[in-house]
Order: sequence, then structure tokens, then C-alpha cells
Amino acid sequence: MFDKILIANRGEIALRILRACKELGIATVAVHSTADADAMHVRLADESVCVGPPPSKDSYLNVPALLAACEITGADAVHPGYGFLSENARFAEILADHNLHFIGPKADHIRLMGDKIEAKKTAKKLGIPVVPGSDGAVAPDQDAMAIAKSIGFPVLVKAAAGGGGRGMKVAHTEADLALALTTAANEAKAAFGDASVYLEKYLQKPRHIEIQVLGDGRGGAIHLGERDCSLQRRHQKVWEEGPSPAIDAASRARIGSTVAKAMQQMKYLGVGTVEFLYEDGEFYFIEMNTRIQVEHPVTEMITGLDLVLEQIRIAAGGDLPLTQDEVTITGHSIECRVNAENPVTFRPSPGKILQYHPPGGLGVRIDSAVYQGYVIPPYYDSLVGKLIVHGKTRAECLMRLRRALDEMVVEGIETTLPLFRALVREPAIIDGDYHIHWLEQYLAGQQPG
Ligand code: MV4
Repeated sequence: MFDKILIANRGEIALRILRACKELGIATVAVHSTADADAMHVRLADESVCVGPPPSKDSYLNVPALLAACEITGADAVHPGYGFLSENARFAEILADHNLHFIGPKADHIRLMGDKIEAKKTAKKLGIPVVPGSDGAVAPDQDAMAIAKSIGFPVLVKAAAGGGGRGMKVAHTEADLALALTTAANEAKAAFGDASVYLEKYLQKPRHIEIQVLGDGRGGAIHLGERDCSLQRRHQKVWEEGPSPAIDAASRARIGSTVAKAMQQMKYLGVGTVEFLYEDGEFYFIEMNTRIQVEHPVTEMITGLDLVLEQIRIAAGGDLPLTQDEVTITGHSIECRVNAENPVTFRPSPGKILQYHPPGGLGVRIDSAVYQGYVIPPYYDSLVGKLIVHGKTRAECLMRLRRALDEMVVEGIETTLPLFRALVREPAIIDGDYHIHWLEQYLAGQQPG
């Protein structure tokens, strides 16, 4: 097991990792920018190192500074959290070159899943259902037109180096396709340095269903059920829940077993999330995330597993905590990401938190690193904290979420709390009857279809 872990992140996930380390009896090193000197994880860590000025590129992405921090403190492992360097294969390799452990998947798997075309080819080869589309990259020529016609319009042009919604263009007709291809390729070149694009059948109103997996790197892998992350705004998840109100036990077992077998064949190491679009009873693989995700607490609440603690144990060579038969999904969990943003315009609202009262009680969890008097800096994401609720049923979970949202107090900055207080009372949400475009249609004042 590791002796000292450097947490190469900030905010709530840095605190989350620190908690797991403390429970495992592992010493902790916090790194921070000059803007985060008063952050909670810095106060609670055994040691802390300032790695640079506020811009992420000069601090949390500053690899030489992070390596120096490991050298100075004698850390033997680095946990990257999510975002920042968490899916940077080169960083994982550099750590290995310095005899440091990267708490995450093998670098080759990070690199593989970072290329959306290679990821899809691998998924298909491993028996995971994928969206009908081109078999690899397409050039903006007749080739693409023929493929699009065989798929059937509308089609989606996606950037191989994209992901998370970046570099996507919809083409509804043949006339649209040529423009969509060149626009997507140009944008992909500019944004990712790679103009490769591929085609997929455009699914009109799917849900976003993601399967949590855990692999020991030696051929053992289990799945931990799904999370429904369909409620998103501009590709930012807002509300995540598990199990999905749209998935029955048979479908869950079917797709879960397919994914677990694929991870076994890959000899996948650590935590991972396999993302699907789900429409008319069918799952379609779109991407795989090789990191711990923001919404991991939903799975923790319904399985009883500490995913970050298991991630650390497995990175140190440990075994999986459960066999597949021992995995049980109990009850229902919903996570709301409370942001420091105006609840109508979503304009960021950084600043000092004058009053902070987190809700409590049975089945209510807050993953947050803020406190009364904390100043939310303008340099990073606007997450105040994640309100996670568990209940025996979805109905009980919604009732508890409604109560917890009404109890929560954050004064001094604007937050998205009012949005959640409205959503939890919205009939379609109460019925679990929504899709990936529902939230944006609701926010635009439309009657979501
Ligand atoms: C799609 C799609 C429809 N059809 N692919 C968005 C980000 C990345 N995860 C993939 N995304 C999508 N891929 C096909 N073939 C619609 C989306 C999409 C989306 C997916 C999940 C959650 C929210 C979304 C919002 C807009 C578009």
C-alpha cells in the first residue's frame, strides 16, 4: 500500500480523496495554487505545497511543479481526481518514469479511450453495442456521403479527439453534410490538433446511461450498475441518479454483464465509466471515461462501496472488493450539482459565502469543500458542492431531496439551488420521464417533448 499520496486536484474531489486516504491510514499531500491557499483540503492534509499562480496551466496542470512537490514531500503516488491530468496518458507515463504510482488506469487504456474512433472500434470488437456509423474516420468527400446515406439522415459528425460534446455537428440532409464535415474538421483541428472526424446515426431523444466498472488490471472486472445522467445543460451534468428510472433489471443485467466481460478482456485497471445512449430499449456505446467521475457518489450510495478507497486499494495491487454476485443495488440515489451560478442565466457568481448551512439527516450527503467565509475563486469550475440523497425507493429519495434542498442555505453568492427546488417538483422529473434535451427545452420555457 502507498505511504503518501499527493492529491493533484482541488475542491470537493481533493477533499473526497483526502478522506479516503485518511481512512486507509495513508499520509496526504495537498497541492494548491495561490488562489486556493485557504482551501479545506489544504487545511486537512498532512502537508501542502503551493504549485503556482491561479491559472490551471501554471498550477494544477504544471507537471514539473507536481513532480517537484512529490520529490520534496516524498510522496510515492499521485491521485489525479477528475478533470485536470486525470485522463492524460503522458502524465501517467511521466510519473512511472519517476518511480511514482499514478492512481488510475494503464496509460495505454487512457490513450485508447481518449481517441473516440479507437474507443468505438475497441468497444465493437469486445461485443459492446455501438451507434451505427462509419467504420473509423471519414474524409469530406463522396465516401462520407455514401456512408451517411447508408446510415440514414440525420447523421452526427463527431471529432475523434473530441468527447463531452465538443466538436459535434448534426447534418439533417445531404446538403448539410458537406458543410458539417468541413466545419467539424476545422473546429477539431483548431481545438484538439486533430481533424479526424467520424459519422454516427443521430439519435433524436435518447437518455444518457453510464455503467460504472471496476477492474483489477489482471482480468478481474465487475460492473456496479448504472447512472442516468440525461439532465444536462450545455454538456454539463446537472442531476444524476441511479438506478435509471428507464432501465429494468433484465436490461441492467444484460448491458452490465456485456460491459464487465469487455473490461475483463481488456484487463482494465481501476475505476471506469462506459457511456451509452439509450433509446427504444437499445444501448449504444458512445465513449468511455477512464477516471473517477463527479457523480460517483450516486453509485456509492446504492452499492455501499467507497469507490475512491477501492480505486486506491486496486492501484496498490489489491483485489476487487466484491464478486459480481455480491454486488447489490439497494434503493435509489440522486445527486444535484449545486453551482455558484445565477439559476436563470447560469452566469458564474464567485465570491464570499456569508451563510452556509448544509442539510443533514438520514440518507443526505453533501460532498463539498466550502465553508462559511470561504471565497469561491473565479479561476476554476463553479461547483459549490454536490447534494447526494438516498432513499429506499425513488419516491422516498425525491421526498428527501425536496426536504434537503429546502433546508440548504448558501448566502452571499447566487447558486442553482432554486433550479433544483423547481425540478424536484416538476411532474416529468417526478415521473422520471426525460431525455438528454429535456432540461434545455425546460430552461428555454418550452414544453419538453
Ligand atoms: C450523440 C447524440 C446523438 N446521437 N451521438 C454529447 C457528448 C458526448 N457524450 C456524446 N454526445 C451525444 N452524442 C449520437 N449518435 C447526442 C449527444 C448529446 C448528448 C449526449 C449525452 C448527454 C447529453 C447530450 C447533449 C447533447 C448531445
